[in-house]
Amino acid sequence: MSFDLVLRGGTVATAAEVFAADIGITDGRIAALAERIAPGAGAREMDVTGRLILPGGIDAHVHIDQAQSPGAAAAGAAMADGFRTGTTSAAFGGTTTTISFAVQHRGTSLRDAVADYHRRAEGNAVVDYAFHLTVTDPTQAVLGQELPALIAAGCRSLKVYMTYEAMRLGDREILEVMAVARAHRAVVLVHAENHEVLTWLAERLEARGETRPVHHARSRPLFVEREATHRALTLSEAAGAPPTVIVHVSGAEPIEEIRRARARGLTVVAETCPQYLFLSEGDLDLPDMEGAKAMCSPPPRDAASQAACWRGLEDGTFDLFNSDHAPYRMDGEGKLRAGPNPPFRRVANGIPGLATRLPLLFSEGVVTGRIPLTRFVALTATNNARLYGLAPRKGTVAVGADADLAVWDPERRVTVTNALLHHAVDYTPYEGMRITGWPETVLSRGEVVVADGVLHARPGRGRFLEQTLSSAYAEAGRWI
Ligand code: DUC
Ligand code: ZN
Ligand code: ZN
Ligand code: ZN
Repeated sequence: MSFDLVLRGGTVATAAEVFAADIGITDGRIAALAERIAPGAGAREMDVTGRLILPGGIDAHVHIDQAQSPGAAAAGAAMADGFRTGTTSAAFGGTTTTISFAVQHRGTSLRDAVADYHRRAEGNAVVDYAFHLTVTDPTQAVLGQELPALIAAGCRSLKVYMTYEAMRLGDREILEVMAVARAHRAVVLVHAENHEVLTWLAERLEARGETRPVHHARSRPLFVEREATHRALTLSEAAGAPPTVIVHVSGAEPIEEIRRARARGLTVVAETCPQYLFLSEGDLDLPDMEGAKAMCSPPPRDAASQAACWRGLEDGTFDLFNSDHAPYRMDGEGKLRAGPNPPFRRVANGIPGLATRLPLLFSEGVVTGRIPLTRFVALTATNNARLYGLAPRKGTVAVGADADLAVWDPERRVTVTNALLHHAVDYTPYEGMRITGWPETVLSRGEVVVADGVLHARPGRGRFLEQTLSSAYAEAGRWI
């Protein structure tokens, strides 16, 4: 047998096991996984002795080239990353699939929004991508025609917001979207924060002149998230229990709500993000506008919340570890669009994280012994693939799967600097962190896209991925 490429001498990790194997790749797919592939069997050979071969990461929570909705508090702030730099940054961090949001603006059609995001990605994406549908205006046309057609066309995950003035849905609207998801077997993602409470708190802080970045965190305490998580899961229960993802969970109280809902029999998927492990409210409490670099929603919290998120990763409460990459520069185009010293409500929310997601969790989770390598793979790739209908093609190392692989040097010591990340954002909140382990070569469909710090891929080679039926529907019981 002959292959286009053979990776020789590596240690393969999947969500289930870790084993030594050579990998034969043909036509972009894994054609053989064997203890030993005969010398000379590959048109090209790569010696990966001493390296881990991981499925390329799937980042299922990224905002790329997303316009602020008209009327948003941070209107006009532009995302720095389009699909070209966004997916390039993904590849440099070992991620080979992104799922970003196709966002409807109120008063416009969701179908047109999706067509627009397809145009933004085509010709630019370096790795493969899918879209979640963000529903902000669930009209009868959207609920009755557009959503069913878009779900059938491979966008099988719908996002709803409970806050942000320009995007949020009321409970009744969320019920309607969830019912469509249930009927057409789509997954629902919820941004869960209580809008009335956080707005009331923000106004009171503002009235006292407390408008710095740290006051953003103080306007959104954990109970804001706890209440909305409980409400989102109650709405899911009422709507026939479509599989429901609570995204960016930041601490113990919403985790408790998720456990309670699972005990009632709901299919609840829980996601956390690097910022809830590695940042805290103190990072928002810095001189000048430095704190804006760590401003996201929900905000980073305290040591107890970080510990709760780590425990949730360790004990299996969390299924997904995604970045919530939301790339705003620290300049007049991005975070400081409203002026050099804007009140926190005028600062765009979000931090970059596509390239740092895997290396941070590998170093502080796997190298430290907190989580096994198999769980790292599940959290960063396999579970996203299964939940969002990209398996078995994506998210694992197996014969027949796409050869999307991160060749990982588990011992490389790296000091995180913004230049390593290849996004278009002018900072990283993790600047200066010393970590262990780094993806040295990254393959997408058998093609080397990144090697030793150099991009080899042509923008536009990335392809749109149609999601198939979620494992959460295809398999009985708890989906994982
Ligand atoms: N919060 C969101 O809800 N989305 C993007 C970034 C952020 O901080
Ligand atoms: Zn968002
Ligand atoms: Zn969100
Ligand atoms: Zn987000």
